[in-house]
Amino acid sequence: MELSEEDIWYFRYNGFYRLPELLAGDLIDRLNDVTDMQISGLVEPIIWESTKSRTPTDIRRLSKIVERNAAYLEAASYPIVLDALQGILGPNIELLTNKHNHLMVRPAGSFPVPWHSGEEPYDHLLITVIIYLEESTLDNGCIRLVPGSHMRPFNRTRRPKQDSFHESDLYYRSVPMPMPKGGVLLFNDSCFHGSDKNRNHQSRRSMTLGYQAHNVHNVIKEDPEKILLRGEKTYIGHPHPFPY
Ligand SMILES: O=C(O)CCC(=O)C(=O)O
Repeated sequence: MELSEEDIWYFRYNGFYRLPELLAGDLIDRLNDVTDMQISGLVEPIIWESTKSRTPTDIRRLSKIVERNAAYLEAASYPIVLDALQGILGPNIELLTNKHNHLMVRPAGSFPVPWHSGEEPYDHLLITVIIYLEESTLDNGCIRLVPGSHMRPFNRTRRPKQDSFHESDLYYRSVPMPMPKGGVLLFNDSCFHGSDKNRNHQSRRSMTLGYQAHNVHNVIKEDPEKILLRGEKTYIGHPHPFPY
């Protein structure tokens, strides 16, 4: 479903939006099956929870997921995801394969994701989409976002030093985002966010993806790290001579 003007206003000022619809259950099942195989096969590239042990229950994150299996690209291109993105990015939408493009496994006991904002809060709009393969709750360390932090008019380091997830002003300013299995969360990647320890006995899987409008002026338009998922590559910049 396309975003209404009110949805777009909500996203613009708060920096996040939860889709009211879910991805189809059979696609989520396939994604979980594929993910089971990636985990049991210890398929690299992997980010580990600890440096000590290398078993499937130590996998914190699977990187480069789009390259692993077509099901991940199918989820990234799912119509409800692109319809929502179109309301914010316009018709020409690219998936970035060198930003995010990972699956958080968050095994039982998984350590917090420290507070950070993915991008500096200036011009370019990079939208993070998280697709939940398992339910995300307060108990298993759901993501927390600081609403409106993408519009901060002051400088602040994107990755503040922190001794504890809870002892941060960002924690007190944040709101938790519990999400259902199959749910989709969009947020402005300049928003501060982090997620708590997984206190549950099971994993909490979600895919993290980054999208941009093809039209943003970042010059390299035929970049192999970008996959056009909807629309056209129409950007022309300021060519010389200018075609009147
Ligand atoms: O969902 C989480 O645990 C954190 C997500 C996140 O910040 C990321 O994937 O970059």
